[in-house]
Amino acid sequence: FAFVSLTAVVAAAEKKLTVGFAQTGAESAWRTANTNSMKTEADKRGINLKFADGQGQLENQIRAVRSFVTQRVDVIVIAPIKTTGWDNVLREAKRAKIPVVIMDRQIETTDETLFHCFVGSNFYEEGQMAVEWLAKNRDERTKIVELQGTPGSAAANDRRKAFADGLAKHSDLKIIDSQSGDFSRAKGKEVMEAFLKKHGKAIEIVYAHNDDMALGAIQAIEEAGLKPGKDIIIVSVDAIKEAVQAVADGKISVTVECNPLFGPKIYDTIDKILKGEKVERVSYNKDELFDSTNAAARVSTREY
Ligand code: GYE
Repeated sequence: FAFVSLTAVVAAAEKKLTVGFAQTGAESAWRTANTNSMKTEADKRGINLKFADGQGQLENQIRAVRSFVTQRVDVIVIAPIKTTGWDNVLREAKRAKIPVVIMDRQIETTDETLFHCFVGSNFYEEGQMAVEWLAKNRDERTKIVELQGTPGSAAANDRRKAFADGLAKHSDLKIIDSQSGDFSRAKGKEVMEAFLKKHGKAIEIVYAHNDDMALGAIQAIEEAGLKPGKDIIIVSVDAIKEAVQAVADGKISVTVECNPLFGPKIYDTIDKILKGEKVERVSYNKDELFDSTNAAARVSTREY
């Protein structure tokens, strides 16, 4: 009997923290880095991470969260593909008393008590940094095409809105076309090919909501016999290593950083929540910007 109870005691002491993480998918290099950060940090801390890949479909993510509730995980982390559609499943989590951390992309909800807090980047600020850089550093060029991220995602919504708000102060700058490339390289290339076919040399500037689409656009521009960075200015977001290299090479003019490596911050936040400590309702990561003034010196130190 003594043996049995000792085993039970040891098992209880060793009960690992279980976190359910509903990731959007694997649409970009940013996303892969973010997933890696969440997984390696969980391993380091001995956390049992249940990882669900939404494969870009909101229904998959909602189903995953529902199953985390049924499995009674300790905490649920969601990187929401879209801003809306979350209320019902979040109510289920609340009823089961499972705290929810929204990460990376914000949501819109009618009931702010349905999640504990948000950790991620300020996408509106990123869009502002992009448009302000453009307004300051451009030459006489004014005609912009926009490659939008996933429709309905906070990242696309806010980067789009901030850029448009900024353009309103510079009436000569104009978006002549705008379409979603779904944050992926292949779709970014496809959309850019269509833009080039439709507008030809009228395109002077590309604003891509992420680097993968910018890198896809570069392929399309080069295949059309044009020089990215010279014939067409490219402005982008994320600052993945490959894009910072493209800035150093003169193909991308600027990429605004969006840091995906915040697994440690997520688990620190979870620790505090479980200890009953107060956490910030909205906590933004710090982001910077890479252009010709700093890209070459910094590219080797980029971690993603
Ligand atoms: O910019 C993009 C990714 O939500 C910040 O999603 C994220 C965005 C990121 O696929 O590359």
